Amino acid sequence: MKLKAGSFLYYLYVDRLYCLMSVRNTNVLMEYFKLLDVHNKNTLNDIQFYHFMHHTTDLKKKEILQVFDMLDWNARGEISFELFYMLVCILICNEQKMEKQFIYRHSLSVFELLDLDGRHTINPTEFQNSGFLFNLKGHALQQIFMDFDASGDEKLSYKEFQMFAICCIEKQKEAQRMETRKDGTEEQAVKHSIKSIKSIKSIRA
Ligand SMILES: [Ca+2]
Ligand SMILES: [Ca+2]
Repeated sequence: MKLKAGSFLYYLYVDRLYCLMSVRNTNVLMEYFKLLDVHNKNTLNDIQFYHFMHHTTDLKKKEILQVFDMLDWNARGEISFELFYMLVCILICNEQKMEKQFIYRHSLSVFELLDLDGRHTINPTEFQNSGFLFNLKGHALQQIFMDFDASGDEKLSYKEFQMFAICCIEKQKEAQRMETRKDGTEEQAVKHSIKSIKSIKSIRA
């Protein structure tokens, strides 16, 4: 799930630790929500939600309706600002490659979101069908499921899911360390090139 270019959500930020918006950004989002909520019900129905998601993300119609059902877990046909806020935080985290940090910080909310039938476990179909929310796809998803289903009952309990969340954050930290190392190597390479150019110039002089 990615943001479309030019979306207003590009101007919002989440903090890197808790993956939540500042009060100022939340107020801006609240004003935006009110604009979408043309019936002044403090909620969005499926049509309003569809148009928002279609305008803002790369999701297909089927996926958008699926996200609506995930958020509208009690089948009221509408979603509140709190859930809208959570979805926008996920979208921004995806954009900033912080989706794993979000899963770790909000593991219970994510678990409840993915547990579509509300039976307090996540089965392979639920996991497979909702992975796109966090850009988890295909074979990797299947492997994750098998790795963390410690009890082998083909369901992830919340405890098993928490282990997955912890592993997510470790992987993210490792990726960040690699990125920093890469930046450091590139910086060294640039410094080395500048040094070489300077020495060539001094030889020529
Ligand atoms: Ca379930
Ligand atoms: Ca299990």
